[in-house]
Amino acid sequence: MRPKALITGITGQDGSYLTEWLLGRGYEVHGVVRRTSSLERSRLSHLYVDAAVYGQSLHLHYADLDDPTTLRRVLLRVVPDELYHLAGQSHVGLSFDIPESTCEMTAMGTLRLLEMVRDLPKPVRLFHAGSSEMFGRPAVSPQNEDTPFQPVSPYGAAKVFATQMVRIYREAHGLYAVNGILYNHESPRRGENFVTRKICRAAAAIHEGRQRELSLGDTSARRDWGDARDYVRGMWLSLQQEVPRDYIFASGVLHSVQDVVEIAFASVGLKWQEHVRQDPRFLRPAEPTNLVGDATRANTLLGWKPEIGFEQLITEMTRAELTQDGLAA
Ligand code: F7E
Repeated sequence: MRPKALITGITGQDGSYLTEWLLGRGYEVHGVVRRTSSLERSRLSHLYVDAAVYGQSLHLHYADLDDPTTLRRVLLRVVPDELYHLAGQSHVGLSFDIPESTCEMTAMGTLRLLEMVRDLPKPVRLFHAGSSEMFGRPAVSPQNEDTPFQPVSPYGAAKVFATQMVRIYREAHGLYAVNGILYNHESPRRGENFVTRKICRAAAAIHEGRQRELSLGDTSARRDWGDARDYVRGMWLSLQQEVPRDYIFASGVLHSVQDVVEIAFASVGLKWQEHVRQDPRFLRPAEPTNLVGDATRANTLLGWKPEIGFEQLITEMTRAELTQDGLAA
């Protein structure tokens, strides 16, 4: 019997790459999609239209984190071996504008899922996507799995709640449950309102004469950026271990938004100074600092290390925009 995985957030960047990774390993993959998700243009459309895949090894189910009855029904029908919980409102800036729905989805949604998992007749291995944003303004750099959380955004606080609940359910109820503490990870499939994709898209559009300028918030902000394809491999590896633990997934290197701008614009032969301007609308009420991860545990126990470097990633993301089809890469 081939292993079965269920993914919440399957239509997102990570969900789509994880689906491909699991299908490549012979899994039967099931995904939870929201009623509003448009499958036509989703990151899964290349699989959705493939009759040899969709309905055979890939199955999608309508449900939502705020619809526990339906979600429970899906869990009971699918009976997965592994459950990857990736869904949630993931834009940090937006979480200042819509804190209640962010917490409802990310914090309470995870708790609801844990309650369902606890009641399942057959145990399932659960992966929860935590975030470096939970560290906020940490006292130590780089951060590891023992660094205390000090979130500075509603999104970060919601992720702290969810992550701690996963730990509580693991310890109190004996669930096989893992938190991946994921630092920023990007790809040509990244959502368009995250800064790397926004910059790469704009550089390509300006190069092709479709856009004139790019407005950004704080370009001095620094992040630990990796490649989403490396991170989904880490998610899978973390569920293949005998003992469930939390893992940091990070590149260990800090870059600024300005670095992204310079690489992206240079890769299409443009002078960024002629096109980039600051717009206070994109500044956030609070910014985390020094978010850089120490992935020693993942490296030692899982043999995980990132394979795709920052410059290669930003260059690839910019080139993918020139083809007018970010999903092709
Ligand atoms: O911002 C600055 C912005 O929105 C990165 C999510 O996946 O990673 C992601 O959250 C930085 C911030 O990602 C613009 O202020 C400047 O300092 O790409 P971002 P994020 O907020 O770090 C973590 C780990 C997650 O868990 C999240 O789900 O770039 N920045 N100018 C800008 N950011 C945006 N979006 N747009 C700008 O114009």
